[in-house]
Amino acid sequence: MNSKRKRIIADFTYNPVTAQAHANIALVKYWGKRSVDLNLPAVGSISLTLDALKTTTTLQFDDALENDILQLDHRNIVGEPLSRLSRFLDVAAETNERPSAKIVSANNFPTGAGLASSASGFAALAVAVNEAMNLNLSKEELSSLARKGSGSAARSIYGGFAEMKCGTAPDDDREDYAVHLYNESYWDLRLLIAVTSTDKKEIGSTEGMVRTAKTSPFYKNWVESQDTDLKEMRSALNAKDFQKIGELTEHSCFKMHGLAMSGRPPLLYWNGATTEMIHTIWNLRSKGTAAYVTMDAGPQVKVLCQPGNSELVKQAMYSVKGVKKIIEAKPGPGATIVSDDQFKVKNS
Ligand code: 2P0
Repeated sequence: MNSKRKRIIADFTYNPVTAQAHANIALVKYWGKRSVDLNLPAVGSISLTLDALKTTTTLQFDDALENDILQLDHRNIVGEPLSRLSRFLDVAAETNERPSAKIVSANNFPTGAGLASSASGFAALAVAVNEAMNLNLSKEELSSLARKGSGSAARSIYGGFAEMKCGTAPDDDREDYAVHLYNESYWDLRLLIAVTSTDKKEIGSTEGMVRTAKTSPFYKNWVESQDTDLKEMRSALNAKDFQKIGELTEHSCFKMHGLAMSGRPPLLYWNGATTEMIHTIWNLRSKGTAAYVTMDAGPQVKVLCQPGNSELVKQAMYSVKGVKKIIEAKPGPGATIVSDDQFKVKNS
């Protein structure tokens, strides 16, 4: 990205703007921040955007509104989630003296349960903001803006595979944006998501990351070893080496969860079905089916496999008690504006 900071001059449009973005799964995980205030990651990460997990957001600035309004999944939202979005709009506009906005957002999957709703949510909002404020941001600038809302959102700007880069200074965000690795047609893979709970998690990612950084004796090592994982994943993706990608994906996942568990008090995002699922997939793999697990800050288990094995893997996953449903995802597209003909939101 251009190292010169671009001065953002917002030029507000008052028509409704609708954007869509998809969640992503981190194959090499992000965990830890080098600045909480600026939301700067402590480590880079690599992800795959998922077609099945989608957020659609309509943003409309309106001088007649006294405050920002947020409707999420048909419910009016107040308190911290609304304040977080208001702060994001202030940051994007570089002023809090801006018109108030109405944001209507819907996820086609459970919100706040470890299915990366903040990734698709802030990626969609960044794209909508770019249009509604006429910011004319490049993809990398858009990614950087999305990151200010949520670290993982920076990656959902792109379809297919993306890598989040990360700088070193605690007060400089010029290197903190995702870049595109391969688009969604690069490789046909499947990510099968076992939903084992739709409850909201008790400890959010930000709080979890802060606790881990402060209290885990392994945190320094986590940060220092990330570059090796990123390098190996880049080269495995380039070679389309599925086994290597699967092994690295599991390694990064268990490293992250082991790290979180080693904090004080320990952080354990899993439930019984999560553990049962891990053993089920490992058992399947020992009998010759290439499938690999990964979990984020929640109890859902995501299983990476190739298309030819997805039915067999799904069958095994359904055998685990406590599985509420399985979502099958393929590599998905990047975040875009959708025209009103493609999507009509009830905006009243
Ligand atoms: C990731 N996760 O790389 C990691 C793996 C969860 C586990 O990024 O605080 O919502 O908003 O920057 O992006 C989830 O945390 O965190 C996350 P914030 P975010 O996908």
